[in-house]
Amino acid sequence: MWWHRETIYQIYPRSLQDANGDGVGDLEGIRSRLPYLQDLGVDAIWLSPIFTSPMNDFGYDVADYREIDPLFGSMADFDALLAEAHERGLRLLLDFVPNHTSDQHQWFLESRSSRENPKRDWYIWKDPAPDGGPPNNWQSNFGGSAWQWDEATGQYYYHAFLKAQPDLNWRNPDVRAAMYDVLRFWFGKGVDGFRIDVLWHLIKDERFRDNPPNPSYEPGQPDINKYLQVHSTDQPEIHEVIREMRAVAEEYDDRLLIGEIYLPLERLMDYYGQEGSGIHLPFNFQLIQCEWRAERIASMVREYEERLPDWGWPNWVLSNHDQPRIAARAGEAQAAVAAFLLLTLRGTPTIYYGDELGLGNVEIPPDRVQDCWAKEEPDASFNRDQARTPMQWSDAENAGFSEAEPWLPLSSDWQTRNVEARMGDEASLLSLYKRLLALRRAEPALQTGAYRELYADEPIFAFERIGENARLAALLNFSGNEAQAEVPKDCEGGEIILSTERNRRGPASRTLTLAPNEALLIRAKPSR
Ligand code: ISL
Repeated sequence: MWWHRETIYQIYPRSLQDANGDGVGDLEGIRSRLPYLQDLGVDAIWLSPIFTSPMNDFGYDVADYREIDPLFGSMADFDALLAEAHERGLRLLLDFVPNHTSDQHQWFLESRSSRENPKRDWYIWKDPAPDGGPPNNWQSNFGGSAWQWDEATGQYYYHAFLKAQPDLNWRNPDVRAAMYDVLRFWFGKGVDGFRIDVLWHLIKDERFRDNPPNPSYEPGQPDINKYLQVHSTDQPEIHEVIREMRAVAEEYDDRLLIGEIYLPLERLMDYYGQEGSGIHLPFNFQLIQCEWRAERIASMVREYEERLPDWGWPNWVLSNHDQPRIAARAGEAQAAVAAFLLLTLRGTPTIYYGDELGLGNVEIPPDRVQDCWAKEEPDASFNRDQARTPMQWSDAENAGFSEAEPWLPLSSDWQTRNVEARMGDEASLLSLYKRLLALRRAEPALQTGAYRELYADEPIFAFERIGENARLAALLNFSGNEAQAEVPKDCEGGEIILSTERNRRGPASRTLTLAPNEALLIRAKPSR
């Protein structure tokens, strides 16, 4: 499978490159940056949604699954992007948003038009509770009740996110058939796979029972944390839907399905399903959620590796468009260690655009807030805009992102934190990403070799990747201080093939003094 060897790069389409001068990124912009992605050394790009949408949730509210939103371009632009990506040896993954549509989708307009409409049951409509209130206590992920009253037809509809994002009824076979045809439409064009939005949400409890209170909820947390989502998400019947989606993917060669699933590891693993019928890659967000300390990370990796089913291929993610960026979470100095970890652990890495520049969470002035969640719950500690700011290409006006004022501000240091400046700097994080990606491409041990933990002894985490003809030991210093690291016996005298410290060279001694925030890789001498 290609994703066992390759690296994915996530693009937030509004923010990679604007080609038409409206301050928002677009498909032509992305196409113009394919040479950069090729040179960086990634293999597949995943685009967050580009379909027709009123953009209440920036494309995660789809009004037509088979059209490109004019903000991003035309179908001709899409076809050109796909063709050129493939010519350049890059794969293209799209974002499938099956849990909900926009309230402007034709299906929902029909569904809400009357109780008798044939599409009524395509969404989730319920009578009020006996007191006239919402049918149950389920909360919207963006705050408040997840039920919206519809005066005209006298029922509530369910929306796990914005009220402008009504949930589809995945228990209805016609909904399933229509959505599988959407997959076929894009697969037929040659799209290499999909990242599937909130996959664990699709099926809800058949009886719509109240969720139990969350004992660790504290006032001030988002509303969604008030209850444990035991009845509103992660229902057993989701696995039947996944089997069907996988069967659609299997109608074509070599297509990848990735599921966005925020669940604890023991629940996540179920999404691998049975061999040949589950999701290829249930997204693994452990590096986003884990405390950034050597021992915590090591035991998390151990648990993840242990729980994987035999046929389950691992994957790793450091950041995405919903979460604080890695450079903000772990600190800028640790961003290099994080990159090293992402690209040397066993499993498909997904890089989030801009992380290769060490972009942090960009400060958003109150009058420039765009994120619908931040608008619904202004007190929440994190505004997703902070991780969605424009890519910084050069020190030209607007960082070379656009001729117009960008839709979100640039980081304050954009004149030096940009691709052009960092590309020419051998000591930059960007250069490290390039070296890591080149090494990963050249080393089968890093792609498909086994993983073995060596030790975790604060602040050092050490592990090995074992291929047929090579053995590589990674030593990572999770602190901002120098630290002594023990080198495994059979790596003594082995060559240090890559380090975050550019001048580090030569054979490894029995113990190594790692520089602050240093990570390195030693190639064991071939055993006779
Ligand atoms: O559960 C979460 C994390 O613990 C929430 O952050 C949420 O479920 C998650 O962010 C879902 O994200 C996806 O669906 C949303 C959209 O706004 C996000 O951008 C998308 O990635 C609704 O489509």
